Amino acid sequence: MLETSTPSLRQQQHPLIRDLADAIEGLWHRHFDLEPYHLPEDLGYIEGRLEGEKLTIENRCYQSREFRKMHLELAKVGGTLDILHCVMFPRSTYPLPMFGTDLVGGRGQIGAAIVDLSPADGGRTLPEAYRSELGRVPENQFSHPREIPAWGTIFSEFCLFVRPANPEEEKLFLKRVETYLDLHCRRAIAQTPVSPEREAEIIAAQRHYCTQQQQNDKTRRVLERAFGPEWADRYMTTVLFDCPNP
Ligand code: BLA
Repeated sequence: MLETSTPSLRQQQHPLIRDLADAIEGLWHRHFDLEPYHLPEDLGYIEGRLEGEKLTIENRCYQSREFRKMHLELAKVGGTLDILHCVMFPRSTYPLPMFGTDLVGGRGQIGAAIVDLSPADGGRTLPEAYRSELGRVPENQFSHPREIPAWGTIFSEFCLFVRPANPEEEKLFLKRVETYLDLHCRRAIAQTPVSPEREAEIIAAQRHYCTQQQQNDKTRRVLERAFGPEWADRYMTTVLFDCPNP
């Protein structure tokens, strides 16, 4: 049996984070036969202190036929920082992109909202089926687009990175994530596994994705200030962006 009760942290977070977390889990349950994925050494629920404020991390993690790990994380730093982090890692026999989304907000305002389906099958671009479907998604105008950092070379041309300026833009962002995720779930279900020769390519591409994400100093700094550099590094390399082994 899977744990399906709504955790308390969700109720305390920015409404966009709460709604996005519900939407992600809803789509996962609708599309897949989910099995639990066990995180290392009880890193499921964590509490630390960051400059006198409590840092709470709540993880939900599943797997399916198509995905080695489907990770949804909610984090809260006192009253100052609300975070949603989600990554879906395809199994090494599935030539699928990496779905990733991150919301970072504080004091009632989401400052960073990013979503992407990033190429991770050895090619530089997304599979044609994804490109044609994503190309038909209407491009909403967001008033505050943000610049992708230097390590973000892994993201596709469909990556959306903004600061949603008002509740309308928050809704548009939520809709966009749902569109990307629904498309991805449908494609994943229809995907047939590749031959073992192609697995090495897929593993290498996923490792590259993780290595780049591990260079996000903003994430690292939050974790380091609450738990110290060693813990932060272990968390980033084993929970957030663990590289698949050949
Ligand atoms: C930005 N991520 C950030 C920021 C913080 C975190 C504090 C800066 C916010 C801002 O610039 O406004 C913190 N994010 C966290 C923490 C966790 C987290 C502590 O997930 C987890 C415990 N990050 C991801 C994924 C993507 C991602 C999956 O985890 C993309 C698919 C992207 N986050 C991302 C990007 C930035 C960011 C691109 C902006 C970095 C920058 O501008 O330098």
